[in-house]
Amino acid sequence: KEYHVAIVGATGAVGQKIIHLLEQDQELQFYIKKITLLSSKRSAGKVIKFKGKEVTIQETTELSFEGVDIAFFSAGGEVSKRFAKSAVDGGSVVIDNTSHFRMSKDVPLVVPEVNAHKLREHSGIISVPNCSALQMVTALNPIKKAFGLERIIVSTYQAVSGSGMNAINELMNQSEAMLKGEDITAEILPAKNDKKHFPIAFNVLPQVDVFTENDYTFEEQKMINETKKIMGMPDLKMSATCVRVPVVSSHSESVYIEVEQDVTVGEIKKVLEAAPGVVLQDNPTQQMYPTPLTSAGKKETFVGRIRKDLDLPRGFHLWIVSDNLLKGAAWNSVQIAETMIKLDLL
Ligand code: A2P
Ligand code: 11C
Repeated sequence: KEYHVAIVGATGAVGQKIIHLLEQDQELQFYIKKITLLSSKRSAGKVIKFKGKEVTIQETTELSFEGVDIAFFSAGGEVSKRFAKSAVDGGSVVIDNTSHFRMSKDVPLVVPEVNAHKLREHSGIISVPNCSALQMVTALNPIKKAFGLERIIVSTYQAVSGSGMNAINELMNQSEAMLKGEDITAEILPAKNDKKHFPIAFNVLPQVDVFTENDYTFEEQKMINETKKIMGMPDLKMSATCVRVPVVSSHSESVYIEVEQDVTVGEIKKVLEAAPGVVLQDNPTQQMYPTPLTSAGKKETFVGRIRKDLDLPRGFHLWIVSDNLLKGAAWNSVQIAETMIKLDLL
């Protein structure tokens, strides 16, 4: 079968990666007969080449989804709120990268390596988790399955691309201005919708997204809620601190876990070596560990620096890095589409 695919947010940081994956990936498991590229009014009329053919970007409306089999949404929660239902009513399956539907009971929140079976319960919309939660559960779920998991404490080092194209430009422009000794302006980070903005160039900001009532940020709260939902562990003990760093691509995470069984670092490494979508890069004698630069552009989740806690016998520390726009968004979305086609769920 051949599929008509639509991308809402085709000009955005994630949309561009989805287009690239659909166009370039030699291993893509399905054939695209038509692609519809959607944006806001601002970019409508622009032309993008897809597989050698020119495709004109159109403004997203309720009528954009006629005949569309798969609609990828990455244009922010408000846009998903406004148009996802029209897409589903028109017969599309929506794969949504925003946080809008993630915690709804009837919406599967899926990382194919972890809970592909949840796709069978879909009623038109499937949510892609927040990138920070996504890469973490990809690495931790195999450990949970093998040894049980009691607690997670995570600190993130998040790339600016998580905040979109404008944030990438902000980091670039501020860096250039700093090096030239010019004044710098901050308009986007740490959070577009917040009152104040601070420079990200040569800086680190302990705020990703806006604050919630309990003084955790939305990003932290999303990581916690989504991790529990994906792993099916409502009682998991978990806390998070999310931090923005001046990196363009790939989120890094320092993760502390407590497992249920007595286990060695070697046993954890063995499990990760065999885990789908995970690459172990852990050899201190060779200074081998994942970094954002070495992980950017790759689809896997990389894990290194695995150590036993010095005090707690079932405590371990890990360093987890993955490209936030690929596994964290675009690649996980395309994987969901492939899995649904394989399971005959479209
Ligand atoms: P546009 O190019 O027209 O602004 P990013 O995450 O990199 O900031 O990108 C956001 C994406 O969402 C862009 O493709 C942007 O299109 C799209 N977008 C923003 N607002 C809307 C809207 N109201 N309707 C449809 N797409 C939107
Ligand atoms: C960031 N993780 O790095 C965010 C971006 O819930 O989909 C993704 C926000 C989300 O800013």
